[in-house]
Amino acid sequence: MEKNAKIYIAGHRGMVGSAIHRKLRALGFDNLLLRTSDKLDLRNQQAVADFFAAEQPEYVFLAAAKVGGILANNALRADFLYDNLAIQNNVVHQAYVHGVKKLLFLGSSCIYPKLAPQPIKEEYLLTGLLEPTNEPYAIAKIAGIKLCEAYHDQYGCNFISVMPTNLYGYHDNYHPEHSHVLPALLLRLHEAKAANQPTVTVWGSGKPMREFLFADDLADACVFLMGSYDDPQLVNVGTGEDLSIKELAYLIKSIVGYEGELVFDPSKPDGTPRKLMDVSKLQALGWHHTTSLEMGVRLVYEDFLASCSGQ
Ligand code: GFB
Repeated sequence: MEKNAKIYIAGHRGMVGSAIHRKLRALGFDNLLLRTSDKLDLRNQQAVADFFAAEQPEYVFLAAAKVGGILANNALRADFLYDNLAIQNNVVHQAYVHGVKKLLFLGSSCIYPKLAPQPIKEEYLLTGLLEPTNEPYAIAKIAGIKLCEAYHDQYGCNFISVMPTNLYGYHDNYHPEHSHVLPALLLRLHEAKAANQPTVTVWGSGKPMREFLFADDLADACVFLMGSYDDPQLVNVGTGEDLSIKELAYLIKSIVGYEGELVFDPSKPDGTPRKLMDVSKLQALGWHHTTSLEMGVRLVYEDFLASCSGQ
């Protein structure tokens, strides 16, 4: 991408989009096209068509999506399917209509079969049944991957798909029910420490294994792939390392400095037992993550404390 290229970041206020925004600004890209959802509803076909016709972006990072943790995915099944299909259909199609030079579509590790062999290679897509709690979201993201592939095959569009593992970072969602595990536990343990609560509840058995990537590392990988990867076959992005939810809970407990006990609640779903990405394809291309989980959680907690105290 040329430094003055017109680059549209769809979803620039979200955790991933804001990290891509920071990364591009830091690299000196200054012709960035941004729209908040109240100015441009990406589910609205005509609004997206009018926006592309007026602005003619050259590159698109498609980081806009309806996302959430295991309960949100399960409870808001229609919204997760409809909103994500609508957003990606509109943006990908208009990128084709208006001759966008390159588009990067962001998916998720939940596109892979629930019981995929570990670590998960890109070619395991569509080889088995999905995790039921997030099937609607996964189906939408699989459709997005196939849409990018199809526009490449039929029209020669340079549309690529990137599959990040579980993410955390700045501007995460701290909703008590709908957030992902890492921000949920950070908030719960922080509040329990402040209130001197003797116990904190962690959902599920604590046994599921998860891999976590700092969103700023993902943004770095996205900019790297935008500059160097032109194949419609998807690419996993992760660290290649995972830990149990129990280990994660104890790590956050120590960073927050909470001294009470953790109690596991088996009435809440565990979800997929393990989803560790095989990142050998990305590493062979020359990219590696730089932020360890402990460092990333410390950075996020510092940011959380700063925003709590209004700094
Ligand atoms: O982060 P999470 O909601 O995402 O849950 P998934 C991960 C694991 O942490 C599950 C457990 O086993 C949860 O039961 N967990 C423990 C908690 N305490 C909590 C808590 O307080 N909140 C939450 N949310 N979980 C999502 C998918 O699955 O991952 C999405 O539903 C997407 O589609 C996303 O792919 C990355 O990894 O289970």
